[in-house]
Amino acid sequence: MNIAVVTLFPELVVAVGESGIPRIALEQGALVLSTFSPRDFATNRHRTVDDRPFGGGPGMLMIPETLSLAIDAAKASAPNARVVLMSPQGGRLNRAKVQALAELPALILVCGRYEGIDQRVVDVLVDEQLSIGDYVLSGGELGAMVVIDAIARRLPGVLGDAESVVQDSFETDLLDHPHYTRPDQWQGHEVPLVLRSGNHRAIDEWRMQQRLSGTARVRPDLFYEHGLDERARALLTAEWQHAAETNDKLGRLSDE
Ligand code: 9D3
Repeated sequence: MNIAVVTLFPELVVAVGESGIPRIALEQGALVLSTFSPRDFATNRHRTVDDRPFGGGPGMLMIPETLSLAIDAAKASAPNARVVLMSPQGGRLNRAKVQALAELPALILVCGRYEGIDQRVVDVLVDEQLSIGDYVLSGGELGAMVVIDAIARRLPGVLGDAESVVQDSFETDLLDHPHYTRPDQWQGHEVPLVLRSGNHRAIDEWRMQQRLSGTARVRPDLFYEHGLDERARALLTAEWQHAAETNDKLGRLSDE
């Protein structure tokens, strides 16, 4: 996949390709990353890329000419690319959107700075706006880096089979279970016995219980979306029985 990023801070965006899965994707050639800076298309003495907003108000906007020239250059390098503007006005990024983007042959990510960009550039050149969440960032670069990292993990051949993202939704729409490594005692805290039991059925059940109860506690939105199949129902019932028994024991202890 070819990703071109339009940004005033190319060194920020290039950094996402210097480690982890994105770096592997670049080395394999599964991902090609390039940057285009509006600054390189500025012609006046100060290389100006911003100007004051019509109608007044705080801050500056990216001017249409240098921004559009950078987008045009990105388009020339990737003729059929989808143009996505990173913006707080966009729809929120999620797994489905990452997957849809990862299936495209080419993508242009446009990063705004200052208070934003001239709306005519949005109207004429942008296919879609994308936000990474409801908080204010200083510009689109961190958003673009999030998108690139998330896409790289989904490109065919980048992750091994074991880590492969081709899992059913039951595997992916719950939170993960806790993980432990050696030593089995650390600062007085033990690794749960079941994980050292060698009983793989019991381990699978414990992990799924942890995922279900953890998701229910921390992300009720995901939990209700997920729904409960028969196995989940049985595991949760078993856990609640266990919790009730523990409660009873504690109750008896405190009665004594
Ligand atoms: C505080 C300024 N805001 C109200 C006047 C407008 C504003 C302009 C520019 C807010 C943020 C930004 C820069 N942000 C992005 O370019 C951005 C972003 C974000 O801020 N949050 C979540 N996702 C994204 S993607 C791009």
